[in-house]
Amino acid sequence: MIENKTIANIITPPGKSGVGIIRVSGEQSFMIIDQLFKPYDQQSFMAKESHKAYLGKVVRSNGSLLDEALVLLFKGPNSFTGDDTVEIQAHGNPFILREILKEILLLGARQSQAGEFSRQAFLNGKLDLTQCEGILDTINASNKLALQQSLSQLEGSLRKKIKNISKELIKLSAYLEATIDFPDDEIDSSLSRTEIAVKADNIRKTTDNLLKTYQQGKLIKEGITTVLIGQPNAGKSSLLNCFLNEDRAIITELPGTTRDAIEEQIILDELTLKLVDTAGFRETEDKIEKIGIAKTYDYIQIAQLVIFLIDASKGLTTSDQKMLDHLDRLEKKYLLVYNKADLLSQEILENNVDRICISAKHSTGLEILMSRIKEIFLEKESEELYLNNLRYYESLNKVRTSIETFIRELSREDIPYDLLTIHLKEAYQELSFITGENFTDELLENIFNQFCIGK
Ligand SMILES: Nc1nc2c(ncn2[C@@H]2O[C@H](COP(=O)(O)OP(=O)(O)O)[C@@H](O)[C@H]2O)c(=O)[nH]1
Ligand SMILES: [Mg+2]
Repeated sequence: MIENKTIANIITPPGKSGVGIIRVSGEQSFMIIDQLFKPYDQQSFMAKESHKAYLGKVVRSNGSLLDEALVLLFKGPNSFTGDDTVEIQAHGNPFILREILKEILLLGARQSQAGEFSRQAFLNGKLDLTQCEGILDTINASNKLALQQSLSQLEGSLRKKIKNISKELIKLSAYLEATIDFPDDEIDSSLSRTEIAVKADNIRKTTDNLLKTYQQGKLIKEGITTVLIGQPNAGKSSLLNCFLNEDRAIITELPGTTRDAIEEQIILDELTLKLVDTAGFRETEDKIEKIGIAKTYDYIQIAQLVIFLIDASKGLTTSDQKMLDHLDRLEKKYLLVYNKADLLSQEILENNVDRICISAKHSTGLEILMSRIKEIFLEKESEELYLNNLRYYESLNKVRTSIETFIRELSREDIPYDLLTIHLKEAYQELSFITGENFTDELLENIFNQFCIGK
């Protein structure tokens, strides 16, 4: 469907900035740049050295000046895409960048689609699919752990892991085939059914261990939906503002100020919270507040963590107790947090050291709250690798099912080896979709459509 192989686009975000970058990649990129760009050293682009930067003028086809720019040159295959590539660093003015792009398109390039540079890198064998997805995650990473994970995936950690499982599957198939081909030979490579089952079970365990990292991987990557609840005036909106360090939600001494839910992202170094301030809960006749309270219950349903604020000067009420029962019934993870600690006497505070006591108004006690959140969600021994993508999870689940079927049928002496190898092939095939050794156009569309236009 895509004929013109030379693609180009503005790869920096829209808006004014110091520098804006245009990337051109493909067979004709040097030829195009030779016509558009007049380097001060006056040397033709074709003769220039790769991986160097050249300063010069960008000119229109009629010779008029467009900008002064720095051009970086990458000769294929030693470029991001694997094809000849040029990057023009012009002034970060959207008008200039669009004008330069227009000229490039007139000279024969085609405007790239979302993720097309990365897709080209994949098709040229520079990166496998898990590494491409690692790039996407790196661009989107919002906390330390997410970044660590995405960079390790970009370096190929998941690819290696998947490749190792594939290798084990091939070895296993080879044992079976050796036995099929030389059934009467006493060759060393032929193993008993039990011995094969042990090997298959090891592969199943490796797959299972990877699958187990998915929940945590998703939390690290996507953040923890954290819902603030409590009676009106407990200080929920104050706490949200305190976390954000700005006056995001309206705070008043009037109960029922917050009616709609407010969502904000908070980064706690290694974790991201998707914090939702709600109307809280109480009996009310106010029509709008009622809707807000109904929403609180909806948010509790989807919460991965509930921060339940209590006004410490009032203590736990019967309606708070009912809410606690509700959370227990739902088996929600929650933290009971006593706010307005500034109103309590030193003596009361000292008698309640096991409680999380904070003052949202005076920003005290927040560190304790944050460390309690980390205790809940950060694993003591972190894995080297977490699955963080539904695509991997679903594929590996299929792999596990195939291996389990294999093991089950292996125990039946009446099923011949050549019928059993089918399950190993299925598993192998599924793994090759993860890395992209095997792919469909639809799979590539789904993956690269999530990328931004410049990547
Ligand atoms: N003394 C004291 N007052 C607070 C504290 N946190 C919130 N408040 C006050 O409690 C009232 C209600 O706060 P708000 O954040 O709107 O509560 P919400 O209804 O739970 O969202 C406001 O007057 C706040 O200034 C605190 O830590 N100490
Ligand atoms: Mg509020």
